[in-house]
Amino acid sequence: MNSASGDKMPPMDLQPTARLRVLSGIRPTGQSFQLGNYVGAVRHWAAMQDEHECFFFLADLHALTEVPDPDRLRARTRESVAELLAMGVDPSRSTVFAQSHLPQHVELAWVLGCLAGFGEAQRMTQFKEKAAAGTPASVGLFTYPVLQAADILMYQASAVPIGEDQRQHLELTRDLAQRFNARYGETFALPQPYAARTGERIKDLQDPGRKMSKGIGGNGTVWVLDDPGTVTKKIKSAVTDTGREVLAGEDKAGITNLLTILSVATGRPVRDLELAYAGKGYGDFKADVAQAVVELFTPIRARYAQLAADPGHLDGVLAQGAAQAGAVAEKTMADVRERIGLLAPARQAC
Ligand code: AQP
Repeated sequence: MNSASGDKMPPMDLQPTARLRVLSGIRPTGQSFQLGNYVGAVRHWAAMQDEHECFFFLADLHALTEVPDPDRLRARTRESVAELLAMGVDPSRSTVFAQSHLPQHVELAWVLGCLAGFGEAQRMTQFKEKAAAGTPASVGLFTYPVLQAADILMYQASAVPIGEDQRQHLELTRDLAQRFNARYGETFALPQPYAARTGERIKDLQDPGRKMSKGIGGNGTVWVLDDPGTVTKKIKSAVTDTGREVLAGEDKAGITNLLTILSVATGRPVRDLELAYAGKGYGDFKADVAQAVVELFTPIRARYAQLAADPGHLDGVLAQGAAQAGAVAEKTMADVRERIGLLAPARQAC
């Protein structure tokens, strides 16, 4: 099967004028969301809600590739809703739902899986990376990009905010959409990557050569719900280098990372910060980074505490999201089933 889409994936206009439909998901894994999730994903979600029609989901089916403890997954999914809301996602402006509440995702993944070539699935590098990092090399992990394609195509999303690591999966999504459309008739919109204006990647504080990640945790990861003392301790013990200058640079991964964090937390450009810290030591700089992150997350932690105390409300948000998302998903699947030749179930005579 030919995997090449033929056309190049064009970058999205960063200031689109039309109200685009945007879709993005996050896995309810980890102790809470981490600083990188906030910087690289959720703060952008919160910012795009007025301009765009947004669908944000908790990818609990994708989380199953880690084989989490069932009670923990259930609790973590609810906590994740509270965290998203605390970070500014607003269910009155966006559709917030749990992936598993819409069985259509799995159904469409099967349909798309039957169009995907084994060879093209094998070319997905994330499978190899995750398996090498310790995630069980299951069939679920292997077909993860096909489920991701179903997540996106289900909502006819025109824009998908993604990091560079997800680009290959989005290419596959477009290939599968084009293949389906060519075979069964125009059905799916082709999604484009929606690059955030500032595509910061936050690095692990203890190993700035790799990204901060929920799956790694430890002292290199700042959790959004860490208390101020823990945040400060982690940032003060961040790995830097033997130099003294607070400057960004390829040979200064740790300092560059801390400058990025301070820049995001304060809204000041990195260049201004470099000038402001000229002649000052790493100690003062780290103390200020820690303070800025504490100030950034303190209101989020307070909102989280209020939201988490009302699980009924969180379940209500998911129920409302499932109803809204379900209306779109069912329409897509009705078209898909009809086009691929599945016999509609006969209504039973009373
Ligand atoms: N360090 C990071 N810097 C910037 N953005 C990041 N994201 C994750 N880490 C960073 C973005 O957060 C979203 C969450 O995606 P996910 O939870 O589905 O999985 P992920 O990308 O693999 O995130 P984690 O935190 O590393 O989780 P685990 O350990 O569960 O795999 C994505 O938009 C991602 O770009």
